[in-house]
Amino acid sequence: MKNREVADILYQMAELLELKAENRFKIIAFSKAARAIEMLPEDITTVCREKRLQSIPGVGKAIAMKVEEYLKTGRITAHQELLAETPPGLAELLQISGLGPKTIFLLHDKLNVTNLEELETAAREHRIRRLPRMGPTREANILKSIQRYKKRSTRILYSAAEPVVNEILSFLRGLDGIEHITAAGSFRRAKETVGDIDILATATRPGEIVAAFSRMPAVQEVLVNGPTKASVIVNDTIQVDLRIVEHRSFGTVLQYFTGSKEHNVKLRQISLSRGYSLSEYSLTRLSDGSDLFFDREEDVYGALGLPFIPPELREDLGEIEAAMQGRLPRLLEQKDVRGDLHVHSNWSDGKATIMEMARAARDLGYEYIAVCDHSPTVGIAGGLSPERLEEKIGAVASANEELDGITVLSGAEVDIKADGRLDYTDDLLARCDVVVASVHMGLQQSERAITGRLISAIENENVDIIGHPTGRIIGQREAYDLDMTSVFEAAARTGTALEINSYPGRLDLNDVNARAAKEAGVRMCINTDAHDVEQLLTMKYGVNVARRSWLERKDVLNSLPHKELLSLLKC
Ligand code: DGT
Ligand code: CA
Ligand code: CA
Ligand code: ZN
Repeated sequence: MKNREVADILYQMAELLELKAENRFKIIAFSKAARAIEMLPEDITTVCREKRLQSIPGVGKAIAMKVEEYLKTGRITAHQELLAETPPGLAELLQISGLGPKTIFLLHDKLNVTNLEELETAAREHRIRRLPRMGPTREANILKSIQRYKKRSTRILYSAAEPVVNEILSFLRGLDGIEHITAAGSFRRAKETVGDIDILATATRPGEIVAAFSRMPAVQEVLVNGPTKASVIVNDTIQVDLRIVEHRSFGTVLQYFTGSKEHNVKLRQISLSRGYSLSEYSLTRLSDGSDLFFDREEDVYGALGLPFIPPELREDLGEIEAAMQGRLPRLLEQKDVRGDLHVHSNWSDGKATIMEMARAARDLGYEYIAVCDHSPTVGIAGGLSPERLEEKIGAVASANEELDGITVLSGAEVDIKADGRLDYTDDLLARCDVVVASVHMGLQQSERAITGRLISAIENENVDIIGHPTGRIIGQREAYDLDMTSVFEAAARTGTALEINSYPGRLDLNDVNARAAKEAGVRMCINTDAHDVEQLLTMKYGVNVARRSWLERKDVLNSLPHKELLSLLKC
């Protein structure tokens, strides 16, 4: 459906018009039409084909013609003209908090500001304070917002948001009058990165809670401060939104603010088709306008005839259809994980001994752990020579004699060299219980070359798992070029598992790829790649990815009991 695209381009036209201080009514007309199309429960293309565009509330003749033009040609002439008339740096200023189109127009009109740099100079030279309705305080605030905008890393890692969420939730739980409280938004959906943190609560005296929230010691800046809602900045760049809502609406509000937007749009369409209009406050029966309130989220889904949909699935990627047909997956849970098949010890670049890693794993309730140190080519990581690996296999055997309640598997993380060969001989690899093969060097090779390297490793009769299969590092390094379909086909054919590396900056494979892998019949393995005892705890981030990938217990190698695992490992 093109509804979203059409709405977005109309929203953008409204903003561009506003930057030009165009006629108010025209601006409102565009944003109203955009909103109506965003909410439209049917496909805009169909509506257009059947010449019913003007029956959409807020869509008149002029906008209908533009929508039709977009659907036919993929562009709107008037939009292109607006873009051409707007200095390219001006639209960016809309992203600076506290700067609306009106102010930007004023700055452009009076000070000839056309981009971020010119805005900053104008503020530093105190030219902004002299403008009508501005003054020194606004000028200083604009400077602060510019600094923050420049520093902002657009999205933060889930693992960086997590301690902030925990700290704020425990702070708020300690206040008098708090009832329900929970994180919503992308954090609740466990996305690998989070734009801002959304927190919802119910409370007897909302004003006091919001005020206490805005005054938390960690707060560096207050962006919005209302009677039931506040937005603040902590840790320099992290925005946290708190909303206090009515108790009777908590279920619908939580559903709404958990998102995703796409999931919500689809759910509203389903509601309409069942005779309801769903909003963040209530479910309204269309026949008589009566409101149904839900303080529990599962009851919202229930009223629509749906089972509870786990937040991790709410991306409009088939979960609503699956829910309607009763075929939602029974998602993997952290407690299903029975071991970690890729950790390092101080035999290579890890910090802890084999015994320390094993005991820590046992404390986590694991049945097994595979200590997979690096191979010689990865010299900087203290890769083990063949002789040292043989010694280590002996050390693992003695560790097992000493240990109760957990089995240490001897393993290797063998480098897949630039020419596709492995860094140990097959004979030596055959003596390891678990072999993880990964690419560490030659990441710039062509798609054909890297795909070939991975496939030859996958086809090796000793390789059990491909480690961090795409090499991406979130926000730092793109995945190398890889023909995923061929990799999945080879992994499925040979029974080689692909890793979900839990290291918070890797999460590789990601949710999209891991789901495609599962659908191609590949088994996944969630590993921490821990280099010390604490890092064993990062398993939960990999479990998040697995859940977002629709994985069930049976899809995950290291949720199998020890015996079944051994029967699946190549040897
Ligand atoms: P983020 O913060 O970019 O990682 O992503 P979210 O999903 O947390 O998005 P955010 O913080 O903008 O809004 C939280 C939720 O509120 C979002 O997932 C769905 C809901 N929401 C926000 N704006 C809209 C909207 O315009 N339409 C709909 N249907 N839902 C919205
Ligand atoms: Ca958010
Ligand atoms: Ca938000
Ligand atoms: Zn490793």
